[in-house]
Parts: sequence; structure tokens; C-alpha cells
Amino acid sequence: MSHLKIIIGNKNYSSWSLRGWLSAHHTGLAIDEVCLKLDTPSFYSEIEKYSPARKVPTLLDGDIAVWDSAAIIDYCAKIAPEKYWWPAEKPAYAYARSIFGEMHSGFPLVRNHMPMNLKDRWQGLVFSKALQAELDRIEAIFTHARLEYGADGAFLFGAFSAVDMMFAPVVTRLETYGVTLSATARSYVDAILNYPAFQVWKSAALLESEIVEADQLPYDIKYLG
Ligand SMILES: N[C@@H](CCC(=O)N[C@@H](CS)C(=O)NCC(=O)O)C(=O)O
Repeated sequence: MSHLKIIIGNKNYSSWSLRGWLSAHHTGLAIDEVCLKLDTPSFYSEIEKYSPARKVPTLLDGDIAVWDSAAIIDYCAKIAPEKYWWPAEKPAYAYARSIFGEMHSGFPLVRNHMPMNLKDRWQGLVFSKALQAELDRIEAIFTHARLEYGADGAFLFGAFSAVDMMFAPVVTRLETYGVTLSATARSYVDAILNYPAFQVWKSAALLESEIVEADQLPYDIKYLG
């Protein structure tokens, strides 16, 4: 039986960690958790003990280390194959794999200009054209997946899957930065925000006291509120 340990960053800020943590929890296996504080001198001396990439999240399964959030999701699917990770039908699977990869390697403006911060909340923001185009693409992805493949549940492919783990951090950003969404995309965002495992993560995030990022808007966003 696997004994998992997940090394993560601050729950309020570490978007990549959220993915790894959700996937570890999805296995249903017992998990120990080590939370390293981002942007502190001890982060690097500590993370070196666990990960050659020196980044969170890193998953340990006994003496096996897996780093990178997508690799962790993949590994968790391998050790808990009885859980739902991917849709079975070829068209849904192809779309799921494609948007999973698109999220992992894309959306640079959303990543850089809309940092995850679960304690923050904005309304009345206007985004640059380029940033808005990325947000529109995310909304289109949510809408297509929900309408084509999501009928069996509230998530992109029905029940909570690997793809929802991948998109969960971006969902929190849509909420934090008050992005206006269609009813279909909004219902998906609400499903993630109300998902019990995410609620556990968020409750812990709200108790954290560290401030990692300055509370100011990046240049790709204007506040008109
Ligand atoms: N591609 C990696 C990125 C991981 C990553 O950049 N993690 C950040 C925290 S959210 C980190 O460890 N930052 C510390 C640093 O880069 O010094 C993944 O998907 O896990």
C-alpha cells in the first residue's frame, strides 16, 4: 500500500501545489503533508531534501519522488486506477488530454498577471486585450466541455477528474479577479469552489498569515470599480 507525502507551498498562493494536493487526495490513500513557505530562506534548503527540481508540489511515495503537477496527477492516476481520472470515450478523452496540456503549458498572461490569492477579491476590473483573449479561451473550454461531455455531473467531464485538478487554480483566479462568465462557465466555477476537497484547502489557506505577493494589480489589468 502506498504511503504518500505531498510537499506543497502556501495554500493561499501556490497554484501548482493545489493541483498536486487535489490529485493526492483523489487517490483516497493516507497522505502526510509538508507545507514549505514560498519566498523564505528555508524554502530552498527544505525543498532540496525532496525534489531535484526544487519546486512544489512534489509527491513522495515511499522513496519514489514525483515532481511537476501534471506528472503528480498522472502518477496518482496510476496508483489509484479505481478512481475516475479521465473520460473513457475517445472524443472526450482527446479533448480532456488536449485541454489538460493546453492549461499546463499555456495561458502565460493569466499565470503572470492574475496570481492565485484566495484571500483577495476584486470587482470592476478591465483586462488588456491579450489577457481577455486568454480568459475568453478558458471560458470557451469550460463551455465546450460542459455541454459536450459533462452531462453526468457538475465538472468538465461529469465527475471530478484529472482535468478539473488541472483547472482548479485558474478557477480561483476567475473568482478572485471578478471575471464575468456565461451561466455555463459560472456553474462550473461554482462546482469547483464548492468541491469538498477544495473547501478543505481553502479553509486552511484562509488561516495562513504570510504575505507573499504585493497587493497591487499588474499592468495588464485596470481597476475601474
Ligand atoms: N511546472 C511546475 C511548476 C512548479 C512551480 O513553479 N512551483 C512554484 C510554486 S507555485 C515554486 O516551487 N516556486 C519556487 C521557485 O521557483 O523558486 C509544476 O507544474 O509543478
